Amino acid sequence: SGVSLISKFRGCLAGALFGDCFGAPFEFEDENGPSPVVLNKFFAKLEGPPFKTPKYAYTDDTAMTKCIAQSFVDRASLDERDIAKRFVTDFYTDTTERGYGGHVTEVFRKLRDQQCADPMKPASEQFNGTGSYGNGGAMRVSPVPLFCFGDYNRMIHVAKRVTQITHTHPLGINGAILQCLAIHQGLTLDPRGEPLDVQKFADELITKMEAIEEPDQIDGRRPYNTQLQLIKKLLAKEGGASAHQVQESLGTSVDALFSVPTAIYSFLRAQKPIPDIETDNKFRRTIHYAISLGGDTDTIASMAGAIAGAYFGEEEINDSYKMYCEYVEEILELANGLHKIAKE
Ligand code: F2R
Ligand code: MG
Ligand code: MG
Repeated sequence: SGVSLISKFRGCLAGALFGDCFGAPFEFEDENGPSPVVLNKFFAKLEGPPFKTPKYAYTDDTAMTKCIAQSFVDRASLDERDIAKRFVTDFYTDTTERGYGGHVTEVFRKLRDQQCADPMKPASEQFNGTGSYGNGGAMRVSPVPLFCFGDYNRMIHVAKRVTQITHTHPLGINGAILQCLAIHQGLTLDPRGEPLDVQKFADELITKMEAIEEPDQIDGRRPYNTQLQLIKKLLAKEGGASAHQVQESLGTSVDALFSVPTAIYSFLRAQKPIPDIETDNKFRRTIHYAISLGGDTDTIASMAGAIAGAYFGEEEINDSYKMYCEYVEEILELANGLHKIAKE
């Protein structure tokens, strides 16, 4: 039989945490991404004999993920005000610098001033009322497909509402929904049978997003549909697409449109060996590849790690990673809590 659902839940949240912690040291460090030598050494060390080191810190990606997961576990329902309060409390009380987005802190300030009475209002005022299209909604959406497992329509609704606490631009919202759908597909597929059909995985996302993404009023195009079609083309390239092609087309920025599809592509590309990545482990290959692309490495690796963890389950993740990141036990406990309330 396949991987258990509890293993997939734990793999998903642990995958998001490890992608964040291991990607963070490289975020916007080098225009082309870290060198293959540096990254292979980085992961080989983590997987080699135990060594003493300060734990890798998580960033805003995990800070916000844990607020959402804890709210679901404590309240067993969607409570936007409670989630907003947790975001604000965490932001103002955490003494570690978590590297939040450039403008989202303005939302926290306004939420604090109005005591989260109207939790969606400050986000709607961002960028002259257009809302943020950053990837801050997508990077923290992983608890949603776990909490809403078994209820597809509710999952879409919850992903949208949780995102709108900080991001109201359609590209920000739809990026979070797409990431949620990719995790959900990972949760429902069995990694132990036939190799993953990566074109089919992308096709299913295209079909689902067609029901969600409105065409642009001027040119009639659907931006995420365009990116998903591009993923299919890049995957079909003989010998694999180059890093440069991926960086230039899918992107590696903090925009949801130019990072969520890149995370999905990283997961799909990592189903087969990748030149310069010295491992047979597909979870490691996923986050290693995501980081190798450079740019928003913590977030792209975190989103890719959440999808890979949801698909493969906890058992594909090297156990030694647990020694080197903060908040591992806690995130696994949150995954257990979400599993208890999930409807199978
Ligand atoms: N902030 C970081 N890392 C430092 C990034 C520096 C980099 N050189 C750069 O900004 O390009 N990491 C964390 O932030 C990302 C998540 O951000 P989030 O939560 O979406 O924040 P925010 O402030 O809402 O949006 C981020 C930036 O996107 C641009 N932007 C968004 N909507 C816009 C709009 N409607 N019009 C114009 N610009 C918009 C702004 O530059 C925002 O500052 C993750 O990477 C996380 O790890
Ligand atoms: Mg971050
Ligand atoms: Mg980031």
